[in-house]
Amino acid sequence: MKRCFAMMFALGLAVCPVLAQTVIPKPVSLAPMTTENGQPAKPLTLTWGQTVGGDSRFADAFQTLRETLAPASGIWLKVSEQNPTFRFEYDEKQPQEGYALSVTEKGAVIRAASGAGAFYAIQTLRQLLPPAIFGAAPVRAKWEIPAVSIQDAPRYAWRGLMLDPARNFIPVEEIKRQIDAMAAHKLNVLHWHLTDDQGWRIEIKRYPRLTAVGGGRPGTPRPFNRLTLDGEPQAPRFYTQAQVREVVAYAASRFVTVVPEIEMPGHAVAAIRAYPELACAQNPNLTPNWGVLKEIFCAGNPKTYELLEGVLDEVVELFPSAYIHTGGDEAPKTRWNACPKCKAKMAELGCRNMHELQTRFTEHFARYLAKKGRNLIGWDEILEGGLPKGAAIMSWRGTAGGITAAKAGHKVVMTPKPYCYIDYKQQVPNDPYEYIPNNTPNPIWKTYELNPDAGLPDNAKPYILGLQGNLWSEYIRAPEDLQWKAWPRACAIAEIGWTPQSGRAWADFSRRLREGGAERLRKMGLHAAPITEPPAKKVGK
Ligand code: TNX
Repeated sequence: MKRCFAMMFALGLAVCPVLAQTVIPKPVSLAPMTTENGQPAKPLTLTWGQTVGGDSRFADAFQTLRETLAPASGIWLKVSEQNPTFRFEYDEKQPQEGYALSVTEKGAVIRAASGAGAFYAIQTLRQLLPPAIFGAAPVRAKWEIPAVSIQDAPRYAWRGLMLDPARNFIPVEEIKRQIDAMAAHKLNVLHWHLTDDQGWRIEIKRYPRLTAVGGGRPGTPRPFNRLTLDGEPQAPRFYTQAQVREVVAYAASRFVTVVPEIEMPGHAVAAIRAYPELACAQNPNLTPNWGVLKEIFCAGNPKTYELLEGVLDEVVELFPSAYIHTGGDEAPKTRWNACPKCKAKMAELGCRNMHELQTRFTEHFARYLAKKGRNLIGWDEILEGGLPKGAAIMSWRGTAGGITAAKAGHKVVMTPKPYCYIDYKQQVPNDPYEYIPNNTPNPIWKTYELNPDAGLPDNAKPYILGLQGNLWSEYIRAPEDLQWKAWPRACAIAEIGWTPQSGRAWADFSRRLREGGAERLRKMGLHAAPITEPPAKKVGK
């Protein structure tokens, strides 16, 4: 105890129990409640007979809180208007997605102006309890919530995770598990990479061959850099439209928006296998190797536009997201340069080169989506031929593309690969899983170093929507492998997206992970990787 106080003194903190709090992402402000004579106030203990209630606009939150606490504690709160133990109040002064939470021995009061704010207050309450609360079956524990006062709201509106079922399929059940884990960490965008060279994973009623042919493949390239297939043909695997709706609704009830990605004009070999007439070349090479393939959609063939518009028609019906991702990365112009149709299109549009043609191609779909009330977002290559009008940028090759776009008044999501590529190695000792060879590792402490605003003038900062971790799946063939690579690195992404830059420090984040976060992930059933520390810095450096 003495040491504890000495340490608190050294850290300038007021009360011991707060040292133990392990909430991730760290709230904007969290203060311990004290009694009138300055003593730490007693915690709230969860027991049978307690109640939840308050403003009926938060009826969904009452239910969420009940369902959050019951599995591990065995305690079902009753809904009651009479002085409820957990009270939700409408407070229009609370920021978008923000909340205020105060806990005393007698009960908890949550103030929010939105369902999202109330939901995030519940996630914080859950993390203030012992990690065992994340378990799926009843256990005995001391269910105490420390007496605290919290005011909280996110730094960014887009706090994302990208999953890639195109390279290796991810079953719906695993997608839902990831949504649960995201929501628990206040991540709110699932970017679903539904199409790529190795697989088309979303049912499109008008073009059934996309999944019937493009959902399967003749084999998988292994190992990574050898351009040969493993000789094991895969039968089609894809999400039916009913499953897509189910996932979108599941995510929505956890305040996660699902943003679909339909890749164009590159990374489209699966679609071209289904409809070879959409390639520029007569005899396209349709081997689904990893990396950057030459075969891309022909930009001079009206059928390309017809098919992609038809696909987007169905996509916007399935996904209510404000943004629709249309890829745009790694689209080599080899085929376009040699294609009479593409050359004619380039001349018709007055483009000076094929990069400009890609910009016009992107603008076509940005206009198409705008007519349906949606915004296009694409990878940073889409700005190589000039920024496409109306497009938002996802900056992956670094932050430079994002900075250029933000300065020009385009919305940007930062996903720079030196921090946000969570498919890269993580420097965990004896890591049993495979990674793309030769990539510079992205251990969790490196991910945590990203500041999405860095290098931006103040007037461009508001254009940064947020950030996202990208989990590409060339090497991910089982849920445990996916979980290991995603977590705990996604905790770092969550904290960067939520907590003010000035409130973040690696040592404190790492402590919260070790003292609570890691155990919570385990209790959620995730096979998370261990935490790694940066190499010790020499004193004086
Ligand atoms: C680059 S990031 C890609 C993906 C790969 C990834 C592997 C991006 C927009 N394109 O197609 O899967 O690298 O890290």
